[in-house]
Amino acid sequence: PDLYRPLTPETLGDRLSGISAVADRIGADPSDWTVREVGDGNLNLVFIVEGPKGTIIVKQALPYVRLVGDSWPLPLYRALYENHALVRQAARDPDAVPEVYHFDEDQALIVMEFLSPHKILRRKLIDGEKVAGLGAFLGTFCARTAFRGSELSMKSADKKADVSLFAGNVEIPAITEALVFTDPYYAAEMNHHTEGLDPVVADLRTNAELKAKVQRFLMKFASNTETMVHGDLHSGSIMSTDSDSRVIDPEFVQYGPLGFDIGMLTANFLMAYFSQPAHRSAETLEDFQEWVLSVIAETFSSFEAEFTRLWNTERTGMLYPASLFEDQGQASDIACAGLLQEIRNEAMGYCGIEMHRRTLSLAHNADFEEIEDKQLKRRLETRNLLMGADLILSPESYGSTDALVKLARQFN
Ligand code: SR1
Ligand code: MG
Repeated sequence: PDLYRPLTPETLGDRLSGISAVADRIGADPSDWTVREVGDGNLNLVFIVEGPKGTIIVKQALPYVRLVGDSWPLPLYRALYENHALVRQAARDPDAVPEVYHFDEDQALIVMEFLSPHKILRRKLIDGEKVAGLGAFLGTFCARTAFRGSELSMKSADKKADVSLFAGNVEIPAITEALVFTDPYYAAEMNHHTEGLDPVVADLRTNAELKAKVQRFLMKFASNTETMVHGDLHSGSIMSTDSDSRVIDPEFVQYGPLGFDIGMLTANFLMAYFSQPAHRSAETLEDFQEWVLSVIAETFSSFEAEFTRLWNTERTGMLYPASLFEDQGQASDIACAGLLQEIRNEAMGYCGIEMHRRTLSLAHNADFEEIEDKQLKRRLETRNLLMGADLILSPESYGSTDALVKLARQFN
């Protein structure tokens, strides 16, 4: 194999010259290319490479967690799974993810479409920029990837082979199992939280019922292989213009529960909602917060509409076969509605857990981290933590948009 080397702007030209998929997009001569490293995520190198014919993104895995350093090694093979995920997502929801132009397994490197003028959605939410059609796009993406990656759609043998393929990606789920589901609930070494939150944190960490529920959600996350999940669907994994959005960065892909992605996503909209008082003036605050809540509502209604449409038109897997359900009309509808309610309930649990980990564990988010006034930050994070606890303790109480939105308004 070609020995792995982390790229630099200086070495990237040599590495990618002669690759026709690259030359076709940006031109063949590396001396005409401009290379910038722009990665600001927790794990990888990301380069924007501009040539006379166009621009591409080059993403390369590092053999350690970038956020922490080489004291935390991380296998390069994760890039292989990210590539597999991008290919599957593109097939299941065309145009929802960047196109892959080239994959180099030895170099853990993916060359893909440069999205422009898209910006990271988290930045747009902090800056108060609305995105038309956002909830419809995300709800549809979650429904298509959930449904088409499951045995509702896939042949059982294909699904089992895929579960077995992705089971090789052990270190990445282990990060989520620790940072998301475990660390927030005890004094883990890498945890940190805002000064003054100690009493709220102590309440959460001594709440046996809450911790028992979280452990149950962890068990489902780790052992329930219903569908291929994105695995890290937050507002930093979405790029948008004012009217177009794409999902990026599926390196936390694994087989997991049907409600995982939409639950994590909802948490990130709720954190955008709760952090707004620090980012908006009084004149625009309410309007923008209400828009964020409307995106959550639109995400769920689009998810349910698309999932139901696929249920009625694409049920080609072994589950709920037409032979048992089609001639019974009503039975099919009951089964679909029941499954959607289960997905929604479990999504609320994952949502609450994600709200906790982004304020208590290692990897926080800019929505709160960019708040300079520490008193205000503590107040807003407290709302987020308390609502998260309610969702975990009683997810079935928030299985409707009205109930969820009402709860968010109560804590605001
Ligand atoms: C050590 S990685 C920390 C976080 O970054 C990724 O974006 C995931 O959210 C992960 O939990
Ligand atoms: Mg990421």
